Amino acid sequence: MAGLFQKILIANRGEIALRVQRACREMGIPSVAVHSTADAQAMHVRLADESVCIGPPAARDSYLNVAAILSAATITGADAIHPGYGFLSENAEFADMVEAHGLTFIGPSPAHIRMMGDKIAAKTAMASLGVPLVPGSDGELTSLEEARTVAARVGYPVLIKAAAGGGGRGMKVAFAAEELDEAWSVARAEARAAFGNDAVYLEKYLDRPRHIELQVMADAHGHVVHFGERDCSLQRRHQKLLEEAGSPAITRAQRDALGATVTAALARLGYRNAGTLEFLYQDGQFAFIEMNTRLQVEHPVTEMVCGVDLVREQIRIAAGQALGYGQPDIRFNGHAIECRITAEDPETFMPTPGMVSAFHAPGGLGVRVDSALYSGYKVPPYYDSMIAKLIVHAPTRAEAIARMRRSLAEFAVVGIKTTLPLHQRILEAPEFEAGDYTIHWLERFVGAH
Ligand code: MV4
Repeated sequence: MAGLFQKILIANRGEIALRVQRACREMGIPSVAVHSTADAQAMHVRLADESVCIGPPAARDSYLNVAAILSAATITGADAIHPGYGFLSENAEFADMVEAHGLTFIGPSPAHIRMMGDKIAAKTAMASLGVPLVPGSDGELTSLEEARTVAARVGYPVLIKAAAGGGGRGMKVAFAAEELDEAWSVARAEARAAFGNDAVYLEKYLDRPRHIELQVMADAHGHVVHFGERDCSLQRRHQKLLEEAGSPAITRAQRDALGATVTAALARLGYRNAGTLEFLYQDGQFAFIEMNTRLQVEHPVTEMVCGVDLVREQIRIAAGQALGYGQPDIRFNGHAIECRITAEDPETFMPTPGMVSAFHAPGGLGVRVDSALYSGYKVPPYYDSMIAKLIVHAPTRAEAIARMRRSLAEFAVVGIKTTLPLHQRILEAPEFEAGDYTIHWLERFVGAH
């Protein structure tokens, strides 16, 4: 395709490396796979146009090894790098170095990655642009006394959160004034130890929210659109197990209203490329908590409902192309559900790496499997345990549930334990079928079993 890249290096592994490789191939852009010594036989390497070994198994020595990745890009003649998710995808210093080497980082500007990495800066920016927040401190808390004053104003329980945290790391709850001193000290000490930054802020604790996120895409010419929401409330210990698009809890009018607020805000910020705004939703109200400046694991449910290739859009935008369509052109068709299948014991959640002696993926109308698994593949113990994403799409939520049930029944992974049986149980639960769940439902469901 004219005016795009000569060659794209994909700085990731597993299903997402394959996902990006597929977009490159359809766009006629050669791509380079990188891999650790543990991944020499991985599917993303076997299907690659070209591949480079970037180090030993430990991620810090390979998939997080900036010098090795930049060298691989240089020696193969790549002019752009797609980071996927995880690893270096939200590392502003990496994005800076990619650009300093004269390459294009396929993602937002380093400044926007940095801004959203600081949860206080992200909230301050969004608040100033009219995006609703959870009631709480106006930015960083400067003293325990200030924490007391704000907590008294918003009402207990409250959360003390680390500015450098996110994704559930660095949070302490105080149910009453007597607990605030402890929450303040522990949150700050943990934030200092974990992130080298003890800045904290305070929010009223919402006790039964849903986690609803909005997918956005912005080009370099000031156009911003959204691709609707995903409901990611089904999680255990901050690991999502199942996501849906759209959310069973919100209406079309709510989506349109939230989307209008968010796209206007991001246009004002000058944001570029893909992004996801995370909200807590409770009692009919959205409250922004964090923004992710990367492609997300669960992006396929959005792709199925909107009929868009989000990775292709990321690549086009990074090459300077305009979106070429507006919000009214984006249609929301039917319903999509994703199950994240992991190599874990479905009861204890202990990782189960090892040899997959046989692998059979489901198929048929409205079924998509994003996976780098194959029969005879040995799941290595060094990385994330997700081995497949099973995504289904159907005209209605009820039909999507029926399609997911039959697809889970067809799915065969032999040789290692997986979470397939747990997904089958979730799909049979009346609360799931009714769409009646909060972020706490799954933990009770797996605990009660
Ligand atoms: C909250 C909250 C309740 N009230 N903030 C956890 C991960 C991080 N992204 C934000 N998190 C939460 N923030 C307020 N003011 C509850 C959570 C939370 C959560 C949020 C989304 C998805 C799963 C979660 C599981 C536990 C707690």
